[in-house]
Amino acid sequence: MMADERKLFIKILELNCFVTDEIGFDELYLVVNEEKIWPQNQLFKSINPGSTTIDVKISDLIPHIKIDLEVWDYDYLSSNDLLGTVPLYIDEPGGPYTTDMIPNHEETEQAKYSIVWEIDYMSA
Ligand SMILES: [Ca+2]
Repeated sequence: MMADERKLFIKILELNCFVTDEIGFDELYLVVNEEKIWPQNQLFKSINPGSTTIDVKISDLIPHIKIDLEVWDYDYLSSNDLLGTVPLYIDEPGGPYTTDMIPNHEETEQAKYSIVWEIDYMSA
């Protein structure tokens, strides 16, 4: 098998919050391909400005694709809000990279987040 056909995984390392959408805390969770990937075993994690360790792997990726990682805010009384999307371009092993969230201006005026992540080959 040629090197460029090998499957890859990405690891989401950190979530950085610069500005929350709500006053105080956002109730955050992360979604890829309509599946919640973080936090596991709870609906959301309360996030305020600062850095949060994530440590989630997304496996079996083929090179030269883009994954849209969605940043959601859980709401108790209304529907949850898609705060924005972090486009992750999968090409070859590297990182850690820091990628800013592209805000969804229909839902948030101010939320500012970034994701720290890296790419590596799946082990044979
Ligand atoms: Ca909320």
